[in-house]
Amino acid sequence: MAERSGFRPLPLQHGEDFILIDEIRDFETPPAAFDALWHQHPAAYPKIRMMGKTIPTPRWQQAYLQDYAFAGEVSRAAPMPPGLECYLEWLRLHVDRRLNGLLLNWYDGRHRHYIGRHRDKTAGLVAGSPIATVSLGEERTLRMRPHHGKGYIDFRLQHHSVVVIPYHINRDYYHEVPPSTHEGRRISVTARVFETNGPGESTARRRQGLRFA
Ligand SMILES: O=C(O)CCC(=O)C(=O)O
Repeated sequence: MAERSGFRPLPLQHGEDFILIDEIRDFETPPAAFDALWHQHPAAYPKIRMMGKTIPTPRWQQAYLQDYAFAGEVSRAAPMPPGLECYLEWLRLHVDRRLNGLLLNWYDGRHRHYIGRHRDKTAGLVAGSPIATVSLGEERTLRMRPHHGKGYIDFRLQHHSVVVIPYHINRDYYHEVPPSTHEGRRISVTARVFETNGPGESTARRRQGLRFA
């Protein structure tokens, strides 16, 4: 974590478990910039594999800069559109300079979009690296549930909130963004540290036949 960060630890269920939260104050996302990003969402819902079935995701999703393997499918990376650099740069400066791939999720409250409970796949990610997300638009809930255990803890994510899920917390907890009763729009911009091609490429990724630009 970069030294000048203003991240606050938010405790989970066990004394030593935290996620970290901060807020971007260095710049704004004006409504026109949010709209421009909103209109970058793919026309179709990507397909994922769940319990042996191929189903559309209940939100729009797109990877940028690095392919991302998720729920049995691969989101093929698109070139990063204008308007995303500022978030990646902020995260690189305040969280981890190695962050090199983005995944956007677009949640439209009118369609009750959500992401179900999951732990991020770590094949292709640098071991020990954080997962950092900027929230834009409507306030939504991030729900964390222990992988082994009961109950959950909710955190409110506002416009420009930044959440960091450390690597071991992603191993030990599920996370999800449940459906909302509000009709607003939210975009999450998640950055991860991907291994790049070469000696560091993980066996798991080679096994999956994934290639990264
Ligand atoms: O939208 C969010 O804040 C969470 C996104 C997420 O969990 C994911 O992309 O794996």
